[in-house]
Amino acid sequence: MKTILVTRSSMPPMEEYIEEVRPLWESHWLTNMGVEHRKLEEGLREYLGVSNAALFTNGHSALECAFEALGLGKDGRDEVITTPFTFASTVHAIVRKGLRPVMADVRPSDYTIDPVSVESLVTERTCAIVPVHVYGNLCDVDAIQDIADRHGLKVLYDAAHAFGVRKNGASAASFGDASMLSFHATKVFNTVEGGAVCFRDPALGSELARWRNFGIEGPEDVACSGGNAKMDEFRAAMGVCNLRHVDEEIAKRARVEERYRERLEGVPGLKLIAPQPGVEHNHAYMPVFFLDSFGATRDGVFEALAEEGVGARKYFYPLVSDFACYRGRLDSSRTPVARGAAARVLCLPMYADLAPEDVDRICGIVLSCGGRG
Ligand code: T4K
Repeated sequence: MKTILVTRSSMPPMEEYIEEVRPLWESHWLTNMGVEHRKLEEGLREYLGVSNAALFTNGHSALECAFEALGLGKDGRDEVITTPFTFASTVHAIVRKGLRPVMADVRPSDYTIDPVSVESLVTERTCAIVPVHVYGNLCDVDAIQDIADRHGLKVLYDAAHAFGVRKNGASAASFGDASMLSFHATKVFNTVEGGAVCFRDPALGSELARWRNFGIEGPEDVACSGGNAKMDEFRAAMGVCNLRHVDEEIAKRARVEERYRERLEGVPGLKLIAPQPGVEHNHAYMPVFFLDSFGATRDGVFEALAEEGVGARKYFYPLVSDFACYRGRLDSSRTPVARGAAARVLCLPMYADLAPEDVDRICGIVLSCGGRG
């Protein structure tokens, strides 16, 4: 039985990577913002079409440093509005920075944060909104910016899923005050582990640089109690190589999604998220929602796939607000759309080299669960 996992890391040809890292054996400069680090930062700015970008050791650290660099909580306002339909990282970062997460619901159309819900949760203690471009689907960035402007709030996007996504030509990483990208091995673009913050105000650059490097200002000067969130040269080199191939990777993913849609779209009881108008997608995930009318539950399909060696994943179940560490502190009863999505979603395998016949096999298993094989 052939095992197919939910994703498979993209890697450049081995020789290309070896050539990229070969000079490191001469320079012995392995980390602390070296040649590869600068090359990747520059390459990303160009690829993403943003003026400012800073690399980090992973997306989570990038998010935490962005909270610090934006000075959130400093003026006594400590509430941050986000959604529970996300990876644990989003809410953990808020909590770990001494801020209070407030859970808004998501929209049924694409499961991104619902601006109406956000607006209803703004209080005089709110300092920021942290929307998530879940599965690479863009939030309603205009409505969110409008709320932020009217109430004097910062907007920090969790764009972990949205590398390469564009709306009418504008990069997903260009919205709000700042956007965090994840370059984890499982992402459309990876540096093994890694991440970045893209930001609007260039002044944020020096703040981010301090927070990622122990607060160091100069050889004898430390300005703040920063941590260590620097990306090393080997990971940056992986990024430099992967960036050369990322357009091709996204194009291949588009073909995989097309195949899934040909097989699953319009099947009674299955819901696929409709493509957003004007958005160039990155095809990061293949979420399918199982409605009651399908004839099998999400968990039933999950088990059937697992029995056939197919590792689908329930991104994102349970809701972050239902995790043991937040039970009793965060309330999921006020986010019914998110709760429904978490109960019904299954992300099917998605990666550039997933063969069409494997997509057909996966779809065959799914459909047979609903008696439609
Ligand atoms: N915000 C959001 C919305 C996020 O989704 C994430 C990360 C973050 C913030 C934080 O960004 P980072 O700090 O991670 O940069 C994975 C990833 O670990 C995590 O990065 C990601 N979100 C989350 C959605 O998924 P798991 O526990 O599902 O990963 P794992 O190890 O089960 O891997 C899934 C599949 O990927 C495997 O079955 C096979 C494949 N794989 C995995 C690894 C580790 C590979 O092909 N190569 C690999 O090296 O969390």
